[in-house]
Amino acid sequence: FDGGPAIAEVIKFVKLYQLYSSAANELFTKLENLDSEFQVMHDYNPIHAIDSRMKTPQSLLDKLNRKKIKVTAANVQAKIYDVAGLRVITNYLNDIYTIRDLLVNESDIELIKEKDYLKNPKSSGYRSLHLVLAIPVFQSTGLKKVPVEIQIRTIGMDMWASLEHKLRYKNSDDSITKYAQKLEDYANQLLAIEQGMQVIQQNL
Ligand code: 0O2
Repeated sequence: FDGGPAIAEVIKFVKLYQLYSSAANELFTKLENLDSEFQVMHDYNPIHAIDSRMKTPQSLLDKLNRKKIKVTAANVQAKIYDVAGLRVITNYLNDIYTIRDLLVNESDIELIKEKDYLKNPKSSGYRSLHLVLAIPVFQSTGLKKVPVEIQIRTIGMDMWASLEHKLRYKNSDDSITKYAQKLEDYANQLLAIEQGMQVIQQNL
């Protein structure tokens, strides 16, 4: 049936989400394989947990509006890199770069973009390493390279980010602003604890 241009655009979005979801699955499997190899082959595993999510349509719309980008599937494909997102939670600070190097050195993965919020934390106190990787996906029409965003951070950084995200999401800008300094202080305290734990681990 002829649904017109609007339906045609919706179909493009559905196809895009299918492709990005396949890319997230590919990367998730790579990480799961690394995780199980570390468990069997090494006496230490840097990976604490792995999580995967597809950006919700609402969050995608908000981002397009924030960046003043017209809502089309073509624009999403060209300009939005976090439709498919993975998060790796590591045990220690150094593990973040171990995981980064393992992924970036994989021959079929290409690094598109890197933002190091460990070296340059956000003013909120947020710390995390963000990578955008091009992941090859096999489709009936051939191989496609699809961007997937991966956030790599420690248990402490993840604890802070999930709670702070919920606090900010559930409360108005004004009411959360008065706690901004406290939240940044807590992020710094968690970092100090994780640096201390890392020293103990290295000395054992
Ligand atoms: P979601 O999908 O609900 O997690 P870019 O993607 O690079 O074009 P953007 O969006 O400004 O531009 O990228 P940025 O700030 O590097 O990364 C955005 C994501 O990082 C956010 O996703 C959060 O997951 C996380 N993040 C960034 N800053 C903070 C912060 O201060 N606190 C917390 N808790 N998380 C942060 P979204 O946008 O929430 O979408």
